[in-house]
Amino acid sequence: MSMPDPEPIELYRRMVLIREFELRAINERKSGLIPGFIHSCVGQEATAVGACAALRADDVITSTHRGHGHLIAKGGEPKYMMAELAARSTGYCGGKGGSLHMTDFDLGILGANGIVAGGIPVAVGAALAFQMRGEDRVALAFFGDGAVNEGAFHEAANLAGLWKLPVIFFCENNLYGEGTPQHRQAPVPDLSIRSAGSGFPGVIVDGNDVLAVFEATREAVERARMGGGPTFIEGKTYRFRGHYEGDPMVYRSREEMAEWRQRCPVAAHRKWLEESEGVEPATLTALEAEVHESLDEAVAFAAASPAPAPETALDGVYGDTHGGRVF
Ligand SMILES: Cc1ncc(C[n+]2csc(CCOP(=O)(O)OP(=O)(O)O)c2C)c(N)n1
Ligand SMILES: [Mg+2]
Repeated sequence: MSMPDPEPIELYRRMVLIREFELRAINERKSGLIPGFIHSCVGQEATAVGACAALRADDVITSTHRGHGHLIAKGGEPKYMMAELAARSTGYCGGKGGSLHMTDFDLGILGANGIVAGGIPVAVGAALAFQMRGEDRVALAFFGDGAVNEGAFHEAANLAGLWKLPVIFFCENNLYGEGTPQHRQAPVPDLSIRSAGSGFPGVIVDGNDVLAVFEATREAVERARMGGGPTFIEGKTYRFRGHYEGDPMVYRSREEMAEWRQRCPVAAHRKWLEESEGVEPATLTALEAEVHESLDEAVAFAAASPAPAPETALDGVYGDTHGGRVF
């Protein structure tokens, strides 16, 4: 059965939640609550939300170092995420994993991943399991343009194509891998053509248009569920902030950044809701206020939570406590 259209306002709420979560996390890093790196997905909210809206609750995703948006879009709970970023025992990994390892098996979130392309074979493995068990579930791997140049991508794509596995390869092409622009890391501007060598289709979508991302993913998911095999979806997008917080960004121009800011996916969807759906601006402002409030609570929850106890240092290292929150 085809995935029903998502509520357009719900898509907006999720994008605002991701945007504001990221901005709050960045602030709390400055305030000292959050140690370590943050690779924010500000500017890339539509790929996460549009793609996950086309998935069922029992479908699974794998994510990347830029994964907060993917987790929220798949149902991740901001307060457990904030607590994890703050290295508190109430976080998704008990405060010991941080940004790059958040996982919630119950929600089908098989993990963020610090290894570029590392999540792709994991998604293909999950898809193989679904096929072997005769389940009509699908797996979707999020990854960046840089990951497409990794062997892990090609090896996983080859087997997925050969065995017609129910997996979606979702590339968020934000034009840079760290500070290296697209044209200096790959000989082709459209990475979706890489799927041809593994015998499955590749499509390009405006990654800043949440409805377009949803439609493209819905089509790919339907095909996968019916045994039609994988699809490579390339969402053309842009990260508004640095590769990591603190990145001096000397590798790109102010003009380029300003141009992409004009194409903000959150503002674009808000405009569409107002102009095409007749949603009152006051409704959207109220929704934004609710999101802010929920994030106040998430930060307070994180700040009030204790650090993990030293005697729990080895919990979750071995297979006995895997699978989401470990407390
Ligand atoms: C296998 C591996 N190589 C290198 C790195 C260092 N590294 C972290 S993020 C990154 C860039 C990834 O670019 P892309 O896949 O386009 O994702 P984006 O950061 O643009 O979202 C690199 C090279 C790593 N984490 N893993
Ligand atoms: Mg990139």
